[in-house]
Amino acid sequence: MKRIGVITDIHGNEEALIAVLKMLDEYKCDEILHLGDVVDIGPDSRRCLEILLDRSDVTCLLGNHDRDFVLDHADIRQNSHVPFEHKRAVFDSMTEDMRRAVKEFPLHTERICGGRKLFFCHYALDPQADTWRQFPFMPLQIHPTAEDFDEIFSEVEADAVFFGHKHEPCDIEGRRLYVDVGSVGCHPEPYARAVLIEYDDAHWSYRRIQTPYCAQALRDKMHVYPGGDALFDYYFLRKNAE
Ligand SMILES: [Mn+2]
Repeated sequence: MKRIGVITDIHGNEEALIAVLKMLDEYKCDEILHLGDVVDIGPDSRRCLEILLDRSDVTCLLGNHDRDFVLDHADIRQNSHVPFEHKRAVFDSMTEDMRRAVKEFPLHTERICGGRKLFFCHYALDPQADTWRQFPFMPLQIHPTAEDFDEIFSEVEADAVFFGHKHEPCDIEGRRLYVDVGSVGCHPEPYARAVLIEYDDAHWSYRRIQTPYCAQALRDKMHVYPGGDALFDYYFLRKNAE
């Protein structure tokens, strides 16, 4: 039996990242996939990037906030409530070596598990877009249905698609299975979340796992960070907003 730990949208939340990696290590995962958005929102983007880049068993995919970092787009407003001052501080805290490393993050990857093809990405990709010139992701579906996902993922040939971006988990059966993994820690509950895929040559399955982390430590750090209180309230406290 092999295991893949899938996480996404860590968004600079070091406490949640350390907790989720400890949990995945206890499950003895063969590899870990991070489906994008290592940076922004939380106070420890640089540390999160260092931790993930340091591990040979982690593959990082590109998220829209990671792309903003590569392009130094601090003032971008698209699909984001993150203020300019925050992004500027985050991007200035990181090195050119980190920017070069993030620029190499792929937009998608796939694995064959139990004879099925599993596809992983930050979100549905716009087939027309050139990653570094145009926004490469399809518009976010706020209340997605199976038909919505069938449409935006229509170019994907796979039995299941795993993605993030919206931060809220969902599992929807359309023409294939759609699994929004849900942000590790950028959500209102003090739990670090992951999806665990288990497979052998003939079968595969997945389940959601979680572990508590110290959200108070996160809140204390956010308080002294540029725009941190507003970001904490919007991204970590809001319930059922939009
Ligand atoms: Mn995103």
